[in-house]
Formats: sequence, C-alpha cells, structure tokens
Amino acid sequence: MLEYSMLHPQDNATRTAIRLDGMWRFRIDFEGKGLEEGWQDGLRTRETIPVPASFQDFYTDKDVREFCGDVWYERTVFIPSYAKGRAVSVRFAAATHRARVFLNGIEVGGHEGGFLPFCVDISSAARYGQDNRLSVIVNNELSETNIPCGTTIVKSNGRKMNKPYFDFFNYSGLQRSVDLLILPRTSIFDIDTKCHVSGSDALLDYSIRLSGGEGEVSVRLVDEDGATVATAQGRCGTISVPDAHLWDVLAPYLYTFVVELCEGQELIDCYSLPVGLREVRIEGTRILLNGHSVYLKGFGKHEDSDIAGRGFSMAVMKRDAELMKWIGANSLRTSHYPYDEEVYSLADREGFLIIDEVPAVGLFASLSNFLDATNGKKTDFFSKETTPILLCAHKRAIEEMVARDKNHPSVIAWSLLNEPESTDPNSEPYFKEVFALARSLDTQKRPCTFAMEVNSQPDKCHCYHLCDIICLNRYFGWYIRGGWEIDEAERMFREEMEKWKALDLDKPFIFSEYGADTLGDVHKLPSVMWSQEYQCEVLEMLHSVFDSYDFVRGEQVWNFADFQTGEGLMRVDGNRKGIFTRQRQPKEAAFLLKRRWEALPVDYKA
Ligand code: GCB
Repeated sequence: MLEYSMLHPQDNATRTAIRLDGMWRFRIDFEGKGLEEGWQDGLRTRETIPVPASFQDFYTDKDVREFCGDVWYERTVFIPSYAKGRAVSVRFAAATHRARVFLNGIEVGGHEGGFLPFCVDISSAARYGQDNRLSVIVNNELSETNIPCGTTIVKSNGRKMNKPYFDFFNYSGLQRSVDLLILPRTSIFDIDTKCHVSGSDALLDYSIRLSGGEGEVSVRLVDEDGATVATAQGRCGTISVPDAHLWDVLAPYLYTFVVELCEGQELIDCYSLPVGLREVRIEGTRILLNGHSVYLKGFGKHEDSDIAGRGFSMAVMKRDAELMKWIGANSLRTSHYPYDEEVYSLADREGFLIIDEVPAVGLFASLSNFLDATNGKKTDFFSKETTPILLCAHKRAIEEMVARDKNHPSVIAWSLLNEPESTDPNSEPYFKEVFALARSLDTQKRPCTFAMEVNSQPDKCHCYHLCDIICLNRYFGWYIRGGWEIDEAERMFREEMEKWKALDLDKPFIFSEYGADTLGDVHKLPSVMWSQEYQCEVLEMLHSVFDSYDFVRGEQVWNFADFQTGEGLMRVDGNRKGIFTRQRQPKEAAFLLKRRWEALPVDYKA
C-alpha cells in the first residue's frame, strides 16, 4: 500500500501547494564523490538549470549529454511558520530514474522509478519561518532490476555508460514539477470513483480514504455550470445522477466531485476532483464506451522535444493536442511510461482516450530490439536470478500508476508492458502476477493489455491469453521486407493475420505500433525507403490489411513525432517514424492520415 497520497497538488481552503519550479543549482557528480564531500550540506556551485527539464540537451559537452550516474539539484525553499503542526512534504511529479532527497543536509526520503510521483515528508526536518536547503540526488543508471530495463557498462576511461534495451534517449533529471505541500494532519488521502451508465442515467460509486484520524465525510457532484446535482454522506457510497451528461470520446463533459472532511462544524480538509461519467467495457471484439463501439485512431507518443528533452512542457503538450484534433485522432498510448499528469487532465477535457503504459519496456535483453527480435534472438529474460527483483519494481510502478491515474475518464486501458520477451516460457507466471495486480487495484476493471513485438506470434507467445485487448506492434514494410519488397511484406502480414483469425479469440485487436522511418526533407519518385512517399505507401498497405479484419478495432501509428534516441546505425539523429517532425510540423503522411481518420466513423466496424 502506498505510503503517500497520489492526489494531484491542489491549493484550496485547507491545502497549500507551492510550485518549486524554476532555476535550481545543479552539479554533475563525475567522480561519484558528492556524498563523501558533503554536497548535501551545500552544492557550492553557481551553475543553475531549469526544473522541469531533462539535463542533457542544454550543454555543448558530450560527456554531459551522455553522463551516467548521479546529478545533484539544490534550491532554497522558504517554509512558512503556519505550516508547523501540519503535514509538510515535497512532492516530485517524477525524478528519473531514482532519487534521494535531503532537507538541510538530512536525508528525508527517496524513490525508485522515474515516471511517477512521490512525496517526501519533511515535517520534522523543516525549519519553520525560515529558508531551508532542499537537495536531491538523481541517478539515471539502467539495470535489469528496475524498469525501464537496460544495463550500465564502464568504459576503459572509467566513465559509466548507459546501454538501454529500449529505443528512446535515456533522458533524466527532474523532468516534471516539484511542489511544496502543506496539508492538514488528518486529510483526504485517496479518492476512488467508478461509474455505471444505464441509458441516460449514471451511478457513481465512490470511496474515500483518510490519511489517519477521524472525521465526517460529505461529497457533492457539481456540474459544469456550478450547480450541485447530487450529494451524499460517508466515506463510501453511491451517487445517482439522473439524466447525466456523459463523458464521451471527443465529447467530454466533466463534473466536479467535491469531498469535504469535517470535525463537527469545522472543515478539516477538502478536495475537488474532476470526474467524467462514462463506462468502458469489452464485449467480444468491441471496445465499448457507454455501450457504443469505438474504433481507436491515434498514436504512440513520447514526451520528447528540442532542448527540454523529456522535460514536461505545457506548450508542447498544447501543440500536440491541437495536432491530434487537426488530424482526426481520438486516442494515444503513453508509450513507454506514464506521462505528466497534465496530459491526462487535458485528455479528460478534450475527450481523448488513453492507453496508459507503465515504464515496463526493455524486458528483452537487446540493444537493437527490433532487429534481434526479427532474427529470433532469445535472451530468457524472465528466467534470470534477478527476475523476482524486477517483478517487485514492476508491480510497485503499476500500483503507483493505477493510484495516480485511476480517476481519469480518458484512461480506458492499462498497458502493462511493451515488447517483452513473451516467448520465454517463464514470462507467463511473471505476467500473471502483473495482470492480476492491475486488475485487483483498478476498481473500474479497465481492460489490461501489453504491446507485442513480432516474435509474439500466436504459436509462440505464452501470454497473449491474459490480454483483454490484443495490442500488436508490427513493422511489415519496414524492418520486415521494406522497399520494393513491400508486396512480400503485405503477404507475410496477411499470413500472420490469418493465424490470429484462426484462433477466433473473440477479443479486439489494436495495432499499437506500425510505421516507417522517414526524413522530413526527403522526397523521391519512385519512392525509396526513408522518403515521405514511402512512408505513405507503407501506411496505405498496412491500413488495407487492418480494413480486411473485423476484429481490428484500432490503429495507433508509430510515432506521433520524430524523437531522440541513442546514437547508432539504425537511427538518423533519432527515430524518424514521426508523422510530424520533432518540431511538430506535418510530413506528407499526416495528410494521408487526416483524410483517412476524418472519414472513418467513430464506430467503424461496429
Ligand atoms: C518498437 C518499440 C518502439 C520503437 C519502435 C521502432 O517496437 O516499441 O519503442 O521505437 O519499435 O521504431 O523501432
């Protein structure tokens, strides 16, 4: 059970949230001596860096960009006197991949895992009414015992180097916001909601957990005009909303669920949670939202942009949302880690559907996954002595992700892994635990899935039977028979699809990845691989296959935009499968997708 609340920071009558973003002092621990030299007692540097941002792309020195190890952040935080006697903590929306936190030189907490929030209680270490020194060590080393997976080597010059088993740059640092939270001693710790839709009416089940202590809980549901439409008393119950405004795909409606905790007449704590009344269900091969079938059109994305790297940028998020609407998309997968909380709130407001992915990527020991997978390489990833340690970290991340994102109406499914080695027979017991945990934690019982690479074929994959939705990542026409052999690629793809069809799984299939690398400035007639014309040909070929199978209920092209990866022969300054460039301008294929997606009805194949 989580020891800190995942409720998003909120400033209101009973709570204070002070954003600590800005320029922080920054120092890279090249020698690994920071602690020994007492950097927690003062970083002794004039160097500053923005938070939130990845630290890698500001500097002109390659040793900094590629640095593997500890980096230190420090800033001064004034903690007001009125905070004394209350629950005071610092909340990190993420620290990639792990952090140790110090206040005034005293270690106060830490966290493992780089893409989910954590709170560090500083109530006893704080100096009230004074400036305090907040220091954080952020470490970015990769291993096979935490997600995402990779390995760390030591070069002959003694410098450590990250070797990711995944295809995105290992950006790190304080990439999301940091807040100082001042909460009542007894507070609202967690809110869990679940909606049932019946015709035009809705029932909302809720349950509230307190941080300890006692008090009377009352709740009310407020509509977009500010009118209270229902109220209830007690820590759990059901609210009925006759003639409800349902939340729907590209037609969102958000109520506010207001929770108040009182002791007698005194208001102890309150929290306002936006909720969308909607129900998600799988029925046969259909994905049902409020009882009607939805075909997913959209993208696998990354949090990635020039200069800030994986650092969260509201500006980039906004541009991406506008491009999603322009192109006629209705969904995204948060490949390959849970995104900043703002992304989910925006999706709630826009009516986008999200497949929320835990950072379980690289569970196949390979530095060039796709080529190795295609060649049938085996790494027995789930048969290692260290597998139980990895499983613990993985389960912990699932727990944190579900706790953080469970109330968002936009989240319609959980993706529990990306391209794992599910051909290893020992993957099955591992997957069973992971799937069972996600299902037990989510009161809404959303569908669970994982994205399968090309080795995960009907006759070889040990785990697809655990999925409620089958998500396939397929690169026919790119890694498999590209260029003039595209006809062969289509034939092989159809052969595979026939095998899936023969299984008659009676489950929806989604293409969670497909695409081709394309340089934004290359045109060629006739086409060649890497040209814009070829990207369009591949998409058209693949779409014609998707259209031939009724059980295919969604397509999420790889990738929304070009993104940074590590260096290598396979990548031209990053992965270029973007439909948009990294600067968010359209390639030719964007217009093709716009035509297709605007023409496909939301209930396509219903
Ligand atoms: C995949 C991975 C994704 C890669 C992509 C590619 O299957 O899931 O992380 O970026 O292929 O372009 O190779």
